[in-house]
Amino acid sequence: MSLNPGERSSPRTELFDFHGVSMIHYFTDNWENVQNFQARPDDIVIATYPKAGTTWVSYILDLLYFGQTNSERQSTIPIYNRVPFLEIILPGVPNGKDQADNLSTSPRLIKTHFPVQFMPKSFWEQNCRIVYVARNAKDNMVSYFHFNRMNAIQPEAGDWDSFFQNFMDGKMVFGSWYDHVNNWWKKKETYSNLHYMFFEDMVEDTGREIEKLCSFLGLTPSTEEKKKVQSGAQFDNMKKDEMANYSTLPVMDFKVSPFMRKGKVADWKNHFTVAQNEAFDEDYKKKMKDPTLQFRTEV
Ligand code: PPS
Repeated sequence: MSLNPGERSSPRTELFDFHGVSMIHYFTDNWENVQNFQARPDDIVIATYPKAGTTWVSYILDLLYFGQTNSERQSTIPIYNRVPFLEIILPGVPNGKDQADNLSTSPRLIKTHFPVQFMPKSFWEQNCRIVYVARNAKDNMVSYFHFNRMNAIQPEAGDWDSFFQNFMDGKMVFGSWYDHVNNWWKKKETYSNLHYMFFEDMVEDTGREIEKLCSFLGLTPSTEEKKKVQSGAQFDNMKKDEMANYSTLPVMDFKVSPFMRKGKVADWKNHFTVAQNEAFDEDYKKKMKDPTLQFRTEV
């Protein structure tokens, strides 16, 4: 297929069932190689359901580790090359697994949207640090809807009503939001090198969340360094930064919707009808039984 949205000759991708999870082939075609990925003990994984704040946290970690020593890195290398997307394989560009293999940094920062059961076993064996970012389902759904509208490698978004239903049914790339956030949450019980954080907390107090990240990672930046990271990672700054805003990726059509769209909590209120909200809440109660996992839909 063409990677240029102006030449969309091929149809959009279709979802299929892959080991019980809805996927598209761009994230499964390299499965064997990805499963055999050799992690290093100091690798850091940023794991998320799509649209939960991956880029934001990737950007923060990249600044924390490399912002002081190598500012050219931030101004010349797109975030998707600084923090490769492990499972992606697209025609004509290096796949994520090879990119990760070839990273010269230490630590290596690696992005994945895999549900926990798809993680290559080497990450567990090497006891790698994993940062999981979760976002409330309503805003996550809205963000995902606009992403599918603008990204030529994703399935068609369809209209809002059908997307809404498909999200609740788990018919999304990388499967059910409900399974994803719950199963990663459960993993914390048996795997301690996992820092589970929330998009809403980041919006509420980015500085506090950076502190928590540093403590998890064993980093001790100066107050000045932390301030620099916090201001660099503000939405408006990232939105105008071509190395962070994905404007250099031709598969994304910013005329339809920008990647850095709103960056807010509670935008769902501009999309959900009253009836949809009621139906959603009813269904949510049935699926989200663990009282220890709580999301905020406003801050
Ligand atoms: S992806 O494609 O899965 O990697 O997308 P991801 O980066 O996980 O999520 C994109 C959403 O995160 C918002 N975002 C931010 N919000 C606030 N502050 C900062 N700095 C920031 N950076 C990214 C981005 O705008 C997307 O959310 P929506 O709601 O669509 O705006």
